[in-house]
Amino acid sequence: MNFPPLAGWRARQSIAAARDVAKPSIPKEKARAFLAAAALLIAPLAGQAGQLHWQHLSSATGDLPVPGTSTQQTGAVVGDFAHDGTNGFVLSFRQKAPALVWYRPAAHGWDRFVIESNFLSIEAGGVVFDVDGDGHPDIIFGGDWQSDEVWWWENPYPNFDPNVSWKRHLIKKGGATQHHDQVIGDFLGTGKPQLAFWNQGAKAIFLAEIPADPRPAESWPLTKIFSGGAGEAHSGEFHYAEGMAACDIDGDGKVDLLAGNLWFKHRGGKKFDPIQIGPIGGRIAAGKFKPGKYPQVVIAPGDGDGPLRFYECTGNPENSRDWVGRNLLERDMIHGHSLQVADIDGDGHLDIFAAEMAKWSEGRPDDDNPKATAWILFGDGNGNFRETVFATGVGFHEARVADLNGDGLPDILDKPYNWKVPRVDVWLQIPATQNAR
Ligand SMILES: [Ca+2]
Ligand SMILES: [Ca+2]
Ligand SMILES: [Ca+2]
Ligand SMILES: [Ca+2]
Repeated sequence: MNFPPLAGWRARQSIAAARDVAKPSIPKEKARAFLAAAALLIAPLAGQAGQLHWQHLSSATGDLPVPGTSTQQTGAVVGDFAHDGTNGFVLSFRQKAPALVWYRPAAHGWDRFVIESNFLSIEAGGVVFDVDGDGHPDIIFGGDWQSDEVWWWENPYPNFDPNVSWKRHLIKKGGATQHHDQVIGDFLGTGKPQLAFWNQGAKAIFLAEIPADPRPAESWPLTKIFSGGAGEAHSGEFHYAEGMAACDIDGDGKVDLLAGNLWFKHRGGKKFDPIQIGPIGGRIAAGKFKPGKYPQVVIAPGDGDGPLRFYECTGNPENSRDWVGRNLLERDMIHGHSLQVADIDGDGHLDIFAAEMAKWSEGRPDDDNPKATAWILFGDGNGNFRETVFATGVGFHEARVADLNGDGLPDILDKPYNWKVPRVDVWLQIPATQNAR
């Protein structure tokens, strides 16, 4: 195996080169076996200098099954649905059936299973959670502007059939349409997590409590906990608030809801106070990027243009003025619809993956943003970042950072929205060698 030597490579070059060099050197059918063997034989370099190497796999080159026939790929979520210790992933669609497909890990790569064979207009977002408490993760997604429904799909473990849909259950039906983003957390502090979801048609956030027996339930009890603006873009064709995350923002030991440009302080009962973190909302994530009592918050512009912002609390997290932000990139992101926080290089410090869409318009044949860029910002554990370019000219939408081949190293999943669709891409992180040859 001829991996590029580590020494002397700048991250920017090594990532680009790894995409070109590593791929032809590893036949795809041997890639997984090789990577598993490499993980055993070669001690990882523990992310030294963050110079990572990637093996790029794509349905465009036959490495993965083609997702389907829909040319509007909306969501991507990751989970160990088969309970075998290796994550698979589920992609959602609108415009054409099937509405959900599952990429199940297999010896040769992935097998494609249909989870929802029907047509549904599924919106971006989605969350993986064991709704019925049987030990196997289930899937939640909401409908887009054409739908007033939110659903969950029951994991049929161990009875998987590539052509048999999972049982679909209703969480919400009626009211306003569009449900772009959900998150699970025990925001009420009851000991049993709830589902929070945006309902853009109502300009509102709802909290849905999971019924004691969710399988026969035909809806979940809903409480509107917020309505109003949340830093949505005021120009362009997208005018809705979006983005959700869960993190204990004020360090009181209770998980808090984040959405748009806000975090929500639980005041007891079902009452929450929104607290503004910054002016612009979008994709939102939080984590401990530096020592201290409070986590920091990262916001990308989502379905709009704007800066990638890093916010830290300089005083009281319930005081908007105490949240101080700075731009992480030298330019605005253009439809920065992918934002992930994870320790990508394994050095113990959180990193940021942020990426742009290359295309979103349906009415033009060429790309809206042909120089779409994906970045990895490597954190140093003190709130500073080293910026690297992961890819350019690739359309990212709802990308996820997760270990997708079971070797413990985070990988990257991308399902473009309508760029070169139908298509799905995976970048597997190649273990670094201490003795680069
Ligand atoms: Ca389950
Ligand atoms: Ca809290
Ligand atoms: Ca790191
Ligand atoms: Ca991996």
